[in-house]
Amino acid sequence: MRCDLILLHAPHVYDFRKLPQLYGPVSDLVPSTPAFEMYPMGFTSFAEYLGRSGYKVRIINLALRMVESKTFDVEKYISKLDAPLFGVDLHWLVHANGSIAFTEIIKKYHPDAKVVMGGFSASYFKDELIRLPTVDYVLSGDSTEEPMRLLVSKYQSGDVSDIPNLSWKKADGTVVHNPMSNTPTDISNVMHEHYEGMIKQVLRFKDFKSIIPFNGWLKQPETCVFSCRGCDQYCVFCGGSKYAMQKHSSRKETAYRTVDDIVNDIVRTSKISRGQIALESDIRQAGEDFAWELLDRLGKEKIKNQIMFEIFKPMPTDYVKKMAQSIPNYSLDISPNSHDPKVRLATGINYSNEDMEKTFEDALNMGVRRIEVFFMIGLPKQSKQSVLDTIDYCDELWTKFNSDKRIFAYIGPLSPFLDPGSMGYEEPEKHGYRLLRKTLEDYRNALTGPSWRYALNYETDLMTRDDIIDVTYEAIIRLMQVQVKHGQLTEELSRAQIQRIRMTQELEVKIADVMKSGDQEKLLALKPEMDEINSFRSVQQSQMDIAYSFVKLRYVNGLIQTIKSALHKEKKS
Ligand code: B12
Ligand code: SF4
Repeated sequence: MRCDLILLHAPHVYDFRKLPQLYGPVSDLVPSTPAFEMYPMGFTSFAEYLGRSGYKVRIINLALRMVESKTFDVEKYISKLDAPLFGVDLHWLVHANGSIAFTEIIKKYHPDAKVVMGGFSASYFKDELIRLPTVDYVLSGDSTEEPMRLLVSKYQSGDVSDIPNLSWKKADGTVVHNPMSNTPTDISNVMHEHYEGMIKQVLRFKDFKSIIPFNGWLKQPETCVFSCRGCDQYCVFCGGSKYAMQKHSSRKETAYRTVDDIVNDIVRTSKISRGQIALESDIRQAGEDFAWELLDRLGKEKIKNQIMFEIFKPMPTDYVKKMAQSIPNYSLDISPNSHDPKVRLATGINYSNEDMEKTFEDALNMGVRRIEVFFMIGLPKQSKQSVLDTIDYCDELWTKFNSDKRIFAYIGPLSPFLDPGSMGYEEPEKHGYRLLRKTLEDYRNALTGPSWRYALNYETDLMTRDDIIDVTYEAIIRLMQVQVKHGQLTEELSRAQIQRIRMTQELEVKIADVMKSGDQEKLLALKPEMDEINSFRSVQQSQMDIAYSFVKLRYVNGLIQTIKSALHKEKKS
């Protein structure tokens, strides 16, 4: 069926199924596999927003198809698609290789079709991207629904000079960057029915597979609800921080959704999913009154799903109480980054361990289902020893709370990249970073390296690239040992995982030797070993699954029922 716009999501590296690559723990803390097959939520927003104007928009998660099948023929699939305009996301920089390769394939089989790219990384690298022969347009910024609608309605006329946030090329090849005048602070006109939109797509194109967000989603059907666009925090490593948004996205102020919109979104989502709903960004950013009102309203809706609240700082006891009363099935997600407040402060976050622990104590006393605590490696002022001390702190934390099984701690490297646009990236010396890569082409190539060691784009004053890699493996091992001590993990699972990490470390040494010799054949010979290690699911990912495991069947059944009844209605009408 011909569409007005087809949105394609690529894997991190186009040839990932053929290339010899040892992935390492780069995607341990997100639901995707190392191919980063999850597409940006913005795709669903486009489908809904443009759908309202009568345009047919189709989302196709080709990355997932490639993850699922070694023989899935991407070129053949793309060659059969029918649309005058294709969108490819370069939201996360980790897709620099796969996304650009997709634009080449689109142009190969559809030379007359236009290609538009967008997302955070596309916005940052728009000048480099628009100069590629396979890219016709780049839409920059964190809110491009309306510019995309304008593009779809106008590009065939040839005059796109007044479309906000658009980069394009004149007939003589001159590059034009239109003003970034679309950075709405009122976002109440988007994301009203984006999940329902996914169901509509299934009906329209009789294609369920293409919209699945990531491998395993049917078993862990996490959904998320956004509370804002932009962020008020200044995390040094973040390309979505207030600093980065002001500098590169012209977003001066965070755009908050209204209480009504968030409540409606959660209620609607809870009707199609019994799974956990992650409420992204701390709702207190929009003000204490806003947060209290939101909790109040949610309480009246009697939501049964587990709601995961992301919090940017500890919470006062009365606020925890309110949260617990409103959403008895609540969980928390906090990222102190380091146990050491000095390191934490250097990343842009300022609170004490005592205050954080008080929040944990309150929440545990008030029935929290789960507290997830995220620590990072590769931070300013963080030494190897400091990383290992963070694990000792996790030990202390579990000891203090009697090994409470509701506390989950994770640690992972800032990888594969320090975000372009972040303070650390833009002013590396000031923040203790040394940047190793700068251009998009450089990233595109680096991603094909034989291990994440060769992609990493930074070092810090206190840790070389090798230090970051070595201490990451060591920290993950030590964390597992602490988890065993506190009954969070079985001895058996930990032993298997530690063995996997030791094998990874040995393989890293072999890869380094081969890289020195430059012998490609020898590198290829290591592929079976790499693939075997890559196929292990990490403990950290498995632990994240636990929250969803008990709801999976009910959810999938619910979704399938919804699709069936919608199909039935469609047939009748
Ligand atoms: C929620 C979130 C997530 C969710 C994902 C939700 C999802 N599927 O989109 C989770 C937690 C899973 C996640 C994971 C990751 N994230 Co994240 N995430 C965010 C966060 C906090 C909010 C994003 C948001 O709310 N978007 C709102 C939705 C509706 O809009 P959107 O998807 O961005 O789409 C709009 C625009 O971006 C643009 N757009 C997007 N795609 C396209 C495509 C085209 C063709 C066009 C024209 C436009 C366009 O238009 C859309 C509509 O307006 C931001 C931080 C921030 N301050 O924004 C980080 C952020 C985007 N993530 C980031 C990173 C690095 C990651 C990870 C790579 C982390 C890691 N190393 O594992 C993974 C990758 C996941 C994957 N693909 O597998 C960085 C991106 C930096 C960069 N330039 O690469 C950010 C900026 C901050 C951070 N450091 O965490 N993330
Ligand atoms: S990492 Fe920090 S700055 Fe970035 S989105 Fe999260 S809270 Fe905001």
